[in-house]
Amino acid sequence: MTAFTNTKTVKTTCPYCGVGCGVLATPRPDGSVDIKGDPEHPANFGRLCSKGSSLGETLSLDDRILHPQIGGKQADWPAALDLVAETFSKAIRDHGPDSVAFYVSGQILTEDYYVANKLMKGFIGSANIDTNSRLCMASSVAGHRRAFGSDTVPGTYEDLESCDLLVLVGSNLAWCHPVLFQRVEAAKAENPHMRVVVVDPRETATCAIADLHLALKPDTDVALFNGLLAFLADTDALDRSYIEMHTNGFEAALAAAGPCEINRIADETGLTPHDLATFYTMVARTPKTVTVYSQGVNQSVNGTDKVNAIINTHLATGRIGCPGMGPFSATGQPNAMGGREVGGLANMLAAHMAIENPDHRAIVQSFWNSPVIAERQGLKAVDMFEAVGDGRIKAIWIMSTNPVDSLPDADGVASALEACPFVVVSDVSHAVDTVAYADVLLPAAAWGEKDGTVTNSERRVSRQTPFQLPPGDARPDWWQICEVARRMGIKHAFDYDGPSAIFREHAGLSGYRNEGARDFDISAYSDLSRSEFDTMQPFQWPQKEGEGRKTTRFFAAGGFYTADRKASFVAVTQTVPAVLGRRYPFVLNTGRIRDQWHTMTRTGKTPRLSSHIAEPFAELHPEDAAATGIAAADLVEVKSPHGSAIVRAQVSERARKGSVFVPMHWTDQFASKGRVDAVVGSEVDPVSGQPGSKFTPVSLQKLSCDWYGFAVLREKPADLQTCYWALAPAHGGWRLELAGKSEDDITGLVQSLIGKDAELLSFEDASLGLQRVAGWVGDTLAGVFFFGPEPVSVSRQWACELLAAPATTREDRLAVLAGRPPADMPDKGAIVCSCFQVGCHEIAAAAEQGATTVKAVGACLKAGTNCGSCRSEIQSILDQSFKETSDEAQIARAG
Ligand SMILES: Nc1nc2c(c(=O)[nH]1)N[C@H]1C(S)=C(S)[C@@H](COP(=O)(O)OP(=O)(O)OC[C@H]3O[C@@H](n4cnc5c(=O)[nH]c(N)nc54)[C@H](O)[C@@H]3O)O[C@H]1N2
Ligand SMILES: Nc1nc2c(c(=O)[nH]1)N[C@H]1C(S)=C(S)[C@@H](COP(=O)(O)OP(=O)(O)OC[C@H]3O[C@@H](n4cnc5c(=O)[nH]c(N)nc54)[C@H](O)[C@@H]3O)O[C@H]1N2
Ligand code: SF4
Ligand SMILES: [Mo]
Repeated sequence: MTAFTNTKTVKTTCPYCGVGCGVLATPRPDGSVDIKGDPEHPANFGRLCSKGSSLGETLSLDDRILHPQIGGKQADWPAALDLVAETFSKAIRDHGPDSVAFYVSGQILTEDYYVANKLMKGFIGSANIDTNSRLCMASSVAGHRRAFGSDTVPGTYEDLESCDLLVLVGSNLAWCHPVLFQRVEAAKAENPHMRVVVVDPRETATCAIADLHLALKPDTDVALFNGLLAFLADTDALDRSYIEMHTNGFEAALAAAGPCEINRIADETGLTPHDLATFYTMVARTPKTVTVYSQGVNQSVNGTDKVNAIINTHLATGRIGCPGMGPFSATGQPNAMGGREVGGLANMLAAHMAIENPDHRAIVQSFWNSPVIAERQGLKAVDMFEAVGDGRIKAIWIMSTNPVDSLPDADGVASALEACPFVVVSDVSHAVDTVAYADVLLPAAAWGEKDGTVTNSERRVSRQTPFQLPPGDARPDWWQICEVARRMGIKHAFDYDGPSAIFREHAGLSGYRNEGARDFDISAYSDLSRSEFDTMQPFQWPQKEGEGRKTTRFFAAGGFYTADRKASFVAVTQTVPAVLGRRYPFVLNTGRIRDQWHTMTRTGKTPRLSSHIAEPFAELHPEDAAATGIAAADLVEVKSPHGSAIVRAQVSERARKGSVFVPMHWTDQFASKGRVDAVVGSEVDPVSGQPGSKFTPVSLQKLSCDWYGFAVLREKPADLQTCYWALAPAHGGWRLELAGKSEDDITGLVQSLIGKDAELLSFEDASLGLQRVAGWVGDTLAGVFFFGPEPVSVSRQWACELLAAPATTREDRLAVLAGRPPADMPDKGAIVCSCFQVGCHEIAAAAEQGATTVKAVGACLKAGTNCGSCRSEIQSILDQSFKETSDEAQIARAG
């Protein structure tokens, strides 16, 4: 960490989710950075979630890539850039423009994205640029374009607050868009009429505010919303004049939806007729309805149809573009929207123009003054890596994404990169699985060093502003691309003096020959000076040159971006979800947890965020657990024809029977075999090309080991060889879960974990078969290791806190070996509130002592009073303890 001389507070934007919260970052003279929510930012009004508020803890340089590398050896920038430019140019000369590819990310800034897309589509002349947004937003993009003629999100965050009915489909808003969730939570507390419905196969933290949870069968959303469309028609809830004036295709969509036969729909969706009728009636009676959708919708082989089935119901009721009404796609990454605006997908052109439209191609080529323009779609992510694997792609540049962990059939992706003649990776961290495949590794500037813009889910463009210099030789992504373009012999088109110049050009293109024909227009910013760029306030598009700020919702009075300006209903039908066979009888569902971001390259660095959930897990239903002989805390192998992962069993009624949920986050950096995408299949939606990451048939099998262990260690362990391990940072050290076979050399393992120089003390609890070994160097605990023939039930939280306590006396040391907290220091249980490190047992105890609300728990324990990300879990613990109390009361009464 470098000391700061300039400690001015900088206004910037959080680099994690698509809520796009404003952040105030203040570097401190000691090298730390103070992080606060920006009270003036219209996305968060000062709030930050657990991830955002921990940003200051992720800035350490220990894993940073500081210099370019060629073939694993340090190189200088000119050598690395020359090699990239020469190799790409040669492949293009020898094999044509389609022999090269860029695979980029919704986590680069708009300016980075703009130049990457310009280079590939306008100067190389291929559309082989795709992005991790293919895994994320592609079905929403395709659904929007089918319905609206453009990729437009019609509404704003305020609509989620001002509606009377919020339907959350395939969205775990509480964990994935926490600040937006908090805004909804506050609005619901204010508005007693507001209702929330959650449509998700499993019971998530978001259900804490749900009036109705529809735990539907996986991938049956089309049947659910087709039924709703038919119900709206049957109950006279349609807006006939909106349908007439502003849409086409209603009758065909209604016919495709079929009759509203509640029993049939109940059968298809696995919901009860009563719940279906309740939901349909709620929607029919509530004009101010907003439907939010996210990955449970997009990441599906019928994701685009799901999007259109939802949009159909809004068009049919004219509930779109008005305050408190509309379909709303919650975008995942901080700049998923910016990437769509610059046309970073292989099937798009810049500024929301269409690659298949010759007029659009002419507009873009003329504006860029470019020698060529890509004439047809390029390879979409899954196809792109297939082409890498079979040799069609000779050179690929991967920027700000970790495909070896995040693409489906991830082992196949790794083999493809292994086989590829030339792989360039731009990243910030060495602790990234994809980095191992780089022929050329380029050090990128990270958050806090980068300069440019991002667009959030409600079309709001905000600045990411640097508050420190990039370390070592790290340089921004836009600079890397422009340098390579120049070295490929392209004159002038990439001569920018900084991000503000790129942003100006991007804004200029959005208005160029637009005349209201295209939704994306920010031409008001096309002559912004550098200093104006630096002080630019967050704004929502459109912002057309010469027009003042207008309302920023779309489509209340039609005006769609189709030839006749009318929206299209899309006739969609429910496809039959994949059949589960005898060998793979469970549906693998994957997604996110509250405190980790994607492949953990940043959030995985902080003990605070790792204290919530420290190990990869499989959440499964008690009946499935019983049927497969798996108990809570067992290790489970989750297997498909593509590959397997080993994770910890979490048995819960919240799971849907027949489904198993595994988080997407764990990589080879943090676990022996936690990469769930090695298991996920690569079937894609035929329209959007987005993989169905929420539905892979799998088998579950208990992994029997001879011993199981848990260790708390001062030093990071290296080269772990046991058949299972999972590592996470703890305050002052590391925590490690282990399991192995009888032939393992435990003595050697203890030495390597705790250190040869430590003074060891050991104890065997014969009654439990539990062994405990601890070691000290001076008064400092070097490590403690608990192991036995069964998964060890030592309190993890208590054990982690031992790292902070000096042990001077023999009693102190024996207390460590006791394996449990002393009676005067009760076990906190698993951490729920990561800000104040409050555990579930503490919350349950507070509930027993009369804290009946989340607020009351906050008043006595502080839990939930800082970032608020844990409030829905606190609510669940309260619900659970009231349920237990009332069950007990009932039993007592019955007795
Ligand atoms: N903490 C955290 N927040 C994040 C991220 C992160 O990594 N960590 N990533 C960000 C990104 S890039 C994204 S894209 C968003 C994703 O945000 P979300 O989409 O909210 O998150 P997921 O957990 O991927 O999936 C949402 C839910 O879809 C459900 N689901 C599965 N199958 C179906 C189905 O067939 N129908 C329905 N209706 N639901 C289904 C899953 O059970 C899951 O609860 O989160 C963003 N925010
Ligand atoms: N099974 C399953 N798989 C999924 C999903 C799922 O729900 N289930 N979700 C999918 C979705 S929605 C998404 S968005 C993807 C996300 O998947 P990825 O994009 O692969 O995940 P990240 O960990 O965010 O990877 C970002 C990488 O960029 C690096 N980085 C950070 N900042 C910068 C920068 O400024 N410049 C450069 N050059 N590098 C930087 C980070 O160190 C990291 O290696 O995963 C997808 N995969
Ligand atoms: S909700 Fe959290 S992760 Fe998302 S932008 Fe805001 S602070 Fe960042
Ligand atoms: Mo995403």
